[in-house]
Amino acid sequence: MKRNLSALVVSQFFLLVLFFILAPKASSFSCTEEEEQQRKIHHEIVVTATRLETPIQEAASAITLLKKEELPLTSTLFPNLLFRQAPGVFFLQAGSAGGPGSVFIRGAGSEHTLFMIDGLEINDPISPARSFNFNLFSLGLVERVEILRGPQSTLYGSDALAGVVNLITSEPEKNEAAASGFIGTSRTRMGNFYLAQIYRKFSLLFDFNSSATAGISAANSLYPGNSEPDGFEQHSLAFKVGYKPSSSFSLSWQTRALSSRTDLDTFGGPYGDDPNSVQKTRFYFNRLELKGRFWNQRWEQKLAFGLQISRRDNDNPSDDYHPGESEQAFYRSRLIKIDWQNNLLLAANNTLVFGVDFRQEQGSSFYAYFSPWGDYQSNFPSKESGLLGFYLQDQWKLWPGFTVNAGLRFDHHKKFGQAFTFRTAVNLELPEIQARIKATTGSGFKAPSLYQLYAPEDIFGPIGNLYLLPERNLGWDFGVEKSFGQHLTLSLTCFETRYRNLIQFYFGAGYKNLGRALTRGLESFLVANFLENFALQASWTHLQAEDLETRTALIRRPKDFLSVNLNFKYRAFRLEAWLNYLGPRQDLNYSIFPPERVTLKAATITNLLLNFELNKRASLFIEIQNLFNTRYELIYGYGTPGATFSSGFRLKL
Ligand SMILES: [Ca+2]
Ligand SMILES: [Ca+2]
Repeated sequence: MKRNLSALVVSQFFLLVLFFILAPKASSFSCTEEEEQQRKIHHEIVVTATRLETPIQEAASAITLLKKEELPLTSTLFPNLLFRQAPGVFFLQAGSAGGPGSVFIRGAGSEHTLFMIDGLEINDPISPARSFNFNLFSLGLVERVEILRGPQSTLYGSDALAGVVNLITSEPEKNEAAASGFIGTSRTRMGNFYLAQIYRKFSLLFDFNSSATAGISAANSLYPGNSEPDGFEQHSLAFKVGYKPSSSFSLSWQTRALSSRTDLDTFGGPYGDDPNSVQKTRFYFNRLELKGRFWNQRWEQKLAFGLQISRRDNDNPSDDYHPGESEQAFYRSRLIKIDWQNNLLLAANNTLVFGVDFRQEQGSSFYAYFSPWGDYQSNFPSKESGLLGFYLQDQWKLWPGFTVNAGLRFDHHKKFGQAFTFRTAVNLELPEIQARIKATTGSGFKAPSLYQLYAPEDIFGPIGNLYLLPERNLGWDFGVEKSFGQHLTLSLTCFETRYRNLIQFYFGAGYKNLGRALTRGLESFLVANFLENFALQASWTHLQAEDLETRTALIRRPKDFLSVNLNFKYRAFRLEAWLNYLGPRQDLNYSIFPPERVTLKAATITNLLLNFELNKRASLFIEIQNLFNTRYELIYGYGTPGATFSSGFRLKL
């Protein structure tokens, strides 16, 4: 911890020294209104980094913005396509579409990333570690995805230790209707209909999406006994109604319903196939938001209320491979979230954000296993838990191009008591040398999940532990971004995060706060467009993720991963080539006891997308994923799709 703090102090000191060296020059920063206008056009706005609308160039936090029109249509079914371009982010899925997915931001666990829809969390309260369920991944009404890296509990509370993925829905600006769809190999198909209507002070958004795939076998078909493909289907419906009686007030109500069906296998590795194991999920999400501006527009208030309900049912009857053996399970959860955010414009260059948020979660589950050699049952009766948080952040533009941001948060939980978190961020723009420097420090916490607290003991010993403390982390990052003329921009960010009190399960002893981990690394990003029709984007992440208890590398995280995107435009054609390299990763082979460490081979996966614009309203595309049919595993024993072909259209009606 000491070393971490000293690194933190050194980085901040370095930044301050640099600031003072450059300060005399900085006084000539002031730019004309025209330049300011240009800046606004060229700089995208993000909202997740500070809870305030901020040009991405001024955000000190490491953030990636993905816009709907830049995402391939196929990313609804294959979320790996969405995460492939964000430095520091590694995504993996067990088997085919809809299989259990994990997002590792800066090497942390999947449960350490908070997923949100318009700022309200959607992680699953009844999953053992409270991670996001990728069965429920949907881009309905979503216009932008913001991926924020680094500890963010000061802004978003529990679970935002490694970062945040915020799915942001559209704000309709004009009447429009659109349809899109694709078909592909493995009987993959998807159809989408979208409608936006504005009538006086009212607006309506509607989105319907239906997708399915016959998939691949979850248990890797390269091993004996795994021939049965595991399909996935998902249907989703989303509405958003807005009412804006004046320029100072607005009201919006959003509701989403989603259902999915996923085929599962018993385990990865040889003879893991199960021909009739099925998981069905239902998910409802409601979000009501009131927004108002007072005191001459200087005080903005936003009250958001969210309610989500999810139901998951597993059914695995006996079959030829598993005679007399069957499983049944259900998982139910409800999450209520209220967030009251206030933005107070203290001065033209100083905005204070303060607010209260509250979450109440409830869940229950049941699991039963029957076999000729004995039965097993585990019943998790309905439990609930509440978390109340107060947050405060000040954003102060000390100088044009020099912004300091500091925040504090206090949370209260009825079992473990209090958690304090903090965050500081500094962004310094140096337009004279076309560069900027940014640094953040922050802490995070994660409340123990319902299951970790309350799971009743079974025949093997205790599971839940009422005395668990929150998981904690402390991290910093430091980045430099430099442009060379109009055509080349490079960015380099180093980071380090230490995790303690990590909740781990010990067989026969239950959950305990004994884990410690260290993640550190380097994220780099490059954008080049030397030729008019040709653009190159590349990101490379170097990562060290270590379990400090066992002094071993955390499994399934590559030390190096690289993503290269070439984009070529010619008249109505656009060709995109993606190259993703993942370095060797360690994993555990659970098919033997005790599990043995194995190394998963490095892999390079190439994707191609050819888009053809028929006219202003219609376009067609052909996409090939894993062009060279590379064989690789992301999780030992589980399959990954080989070469996959899809073709589809986008139509503005
Ligand atoms: Ca299978
Ligand atoms: Ca079965």
